[in-house]
Amino acid sequence: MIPAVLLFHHYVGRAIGKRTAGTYQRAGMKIINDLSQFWMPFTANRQFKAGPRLLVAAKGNYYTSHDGRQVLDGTAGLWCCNAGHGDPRIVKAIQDQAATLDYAPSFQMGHPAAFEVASRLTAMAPDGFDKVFFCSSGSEAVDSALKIALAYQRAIGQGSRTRLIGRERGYHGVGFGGISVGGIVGNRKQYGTLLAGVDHIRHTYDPAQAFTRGQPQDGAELANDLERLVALHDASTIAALIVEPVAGSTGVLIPPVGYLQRLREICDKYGILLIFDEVITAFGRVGPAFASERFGVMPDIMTTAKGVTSGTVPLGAVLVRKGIFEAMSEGQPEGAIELAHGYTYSAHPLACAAALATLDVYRDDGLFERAMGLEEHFEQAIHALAGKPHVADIRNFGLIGGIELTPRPGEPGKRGYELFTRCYDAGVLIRVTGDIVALSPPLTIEPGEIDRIMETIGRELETLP
Ligand code: PXG
Ligand code: PLP
Repeated sequence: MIPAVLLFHHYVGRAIGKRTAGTYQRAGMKIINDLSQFWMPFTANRQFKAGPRLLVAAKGNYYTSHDGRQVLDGTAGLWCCNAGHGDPRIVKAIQDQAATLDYAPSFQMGHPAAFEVASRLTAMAPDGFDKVFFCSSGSEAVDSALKIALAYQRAIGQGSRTRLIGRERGYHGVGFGGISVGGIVGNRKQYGTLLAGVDHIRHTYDPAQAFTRGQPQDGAELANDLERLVALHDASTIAALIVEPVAGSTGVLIPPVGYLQRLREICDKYGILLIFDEVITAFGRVGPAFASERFGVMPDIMTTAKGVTSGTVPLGAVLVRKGIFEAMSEGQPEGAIELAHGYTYSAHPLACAAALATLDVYRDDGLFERAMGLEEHFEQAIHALAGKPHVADIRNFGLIGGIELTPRPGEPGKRGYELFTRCYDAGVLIRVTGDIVALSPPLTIEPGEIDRIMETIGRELETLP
């Protein structure tokens, strides 16, 4: 029998050679696979299909590629597989749940695991967070959080506060709310005017602080930019500010010391809700369960997804501090729905089972402590790349790392993309956003594997044009 991996290779090779729809026999089933029908997300589809990279299995810190190679996962999938891959405890929980209760509605109905995940999450969160709203992704979590913020302001008699504030270079997923408050122009420009009444504070990148280890010491005053927007629009029009505690997707920007504290103070002063988008930063990525704990700054609302199930089944969760739900429920008649919002898959049983098992693994294996323990080694290893060709800046915090390359003149993104494909061919999965490498290994990574990721990048940079 030909191993599945080789078969896959065969399909892909044939398909690419023929470039037409082909029908292949596999395990007695006809499958059609010329790769063209799947409109791939955030992908240069034509480029990918001319030289595809398929992953066919994963275990621990390694993927298996369609051509049968082991590829070290330097990115935890897309910042989500914090417990590594294929943990048998998580796999079994999902299998058992599928066999017991495949689906249950969450509108006017419930199932036990949903309530259990909600209480586990509030117990892990900083004091004061007492409600959890479920969805299936970070994008949905962001749109849910923005709606909760607007509904809350209205409920407390501040209905003129309809303006949402984001930050330049912010990433908040791809819903209309998320791209409106988001600050990445490439994700916005194809879609017209977006939500009305949104504005953005300035980003925190300062090239003068290049090669800082951890948080930059200078720059807390950048938070005062929020007061500029208050002066421009008036506080009475502003409902909420949303920021990533550590900006990930834009290419890893670490908040200066005191910056998030200052944002909190200004929000308090003007009655603006503070939302931390913790889709990447939660669940041990920077040490504790939530980045807010690491920074000692409590937002009013936190969005999460990704690591809550270690990427195994889609789940998003919005955590809300005490008083927000109550404002929408108090004084309402019996039977009134507090928030007219929800998804078919809010608190899906498989996702909840995956979350419970994942949270157990984080606790039983001490993975958050493990991440903290690896931070220094990770910092040393990534900063050892300073001085390699094209390296303009290196940034790190927790198990998040960014390596900013100088773009090739007139060809932005080309150098980054080539480094990505070279590292993949050399057996290491990295992520690039433009010409910035973003690293976020599973919390199960070994020190020697961190070294291998950095050595591979360093070696490829030596010969990269
Ligand atoms: N908020 C933040 C802060 C995120 O990082 C989302 C919301 C949206 O989550 P969903 O689950 O809808 O994708 C994200 C997602 C990358 C990359 O390579 C980052 C994300 C997703 C995919 C790729 O930087 N972040
Ligand atoms: N579109 C239609 C026609 C629907 O009926 C529904 C849900 O019932 C949706 C979209 C929303 O789907 P979801 O709840 O999965 O977000």
